[in-house]
Amino acid sequence: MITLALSKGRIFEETMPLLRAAGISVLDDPEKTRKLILATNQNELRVVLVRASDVPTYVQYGGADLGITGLDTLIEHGGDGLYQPLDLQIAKCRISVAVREGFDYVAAVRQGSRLSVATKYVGIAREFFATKGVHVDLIKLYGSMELAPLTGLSDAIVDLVSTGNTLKANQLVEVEHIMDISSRLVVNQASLKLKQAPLRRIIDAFSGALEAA
Ligand code: PRT
Ligand code: MG
Repeated sequence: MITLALSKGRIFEETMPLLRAAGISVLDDPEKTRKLILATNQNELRVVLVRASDVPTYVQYGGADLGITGLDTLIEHGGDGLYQPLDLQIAKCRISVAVREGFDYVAAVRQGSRLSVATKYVGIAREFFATKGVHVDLIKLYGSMELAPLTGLSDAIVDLVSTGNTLKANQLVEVEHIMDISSRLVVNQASLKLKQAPLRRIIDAFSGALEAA
């Protein structure tokens, strides 16, 4: 049996066309069922539904043989024990620094002020500001980062941006583009040795679906 870890929402939805192109269909709708283990039309393949941020952990420790995770989550996790064969080019966005409209970020950086930065992406933020030579106090949050500058919790946030509508709706502006993000296929390294043939088939199927897209 091969176990594929996916998170509900955009990653699940954007993975479905790739699976379909590979002749794989998931037999339940994750938005309708309470099941966490979903069968597919392939006897050898099942899907497990986990939190987006838990996908790399499931795959690292063999709770799943492979999974699909955003590069943001993968970088924060560190990638230990994970083979990363494919950029699936789905769930694309960017990771950016944003501040409240009217906050002079450029001047704050120029003056060497200490910036407080709220984020779920502490590793990415630390690395980015260290490279830039900006002193920051990082505040770890688990969601709704946009609220932090509005309430005075922080000067800035590091968060994912796609259309930019969420920033706009909260009077925030993007001041730095840190990196582009897309979702990656990750594979447990031990599984790749022990279940080489079926895993190769699935990796090749994803890769074929990508070429056809
Ligand atoms: O459950 P958990 O909290 O662990 O994860 P999650 O809620 O982050 O999961 P999910 O499904 O929302 O995101 C999974 C992955 O999708 C992320 O890790 C990214 O790689 C990718 N992705 C792509 C995005 C977005 N686009 C995105 N726009 N993830 C989140 N957003 C959010 C963003 O955080 C912000 O709040 O959407 C808002 C901005 O969108 P715009 O279009 O208004 O700019
Ligand atoms: Mg989310």
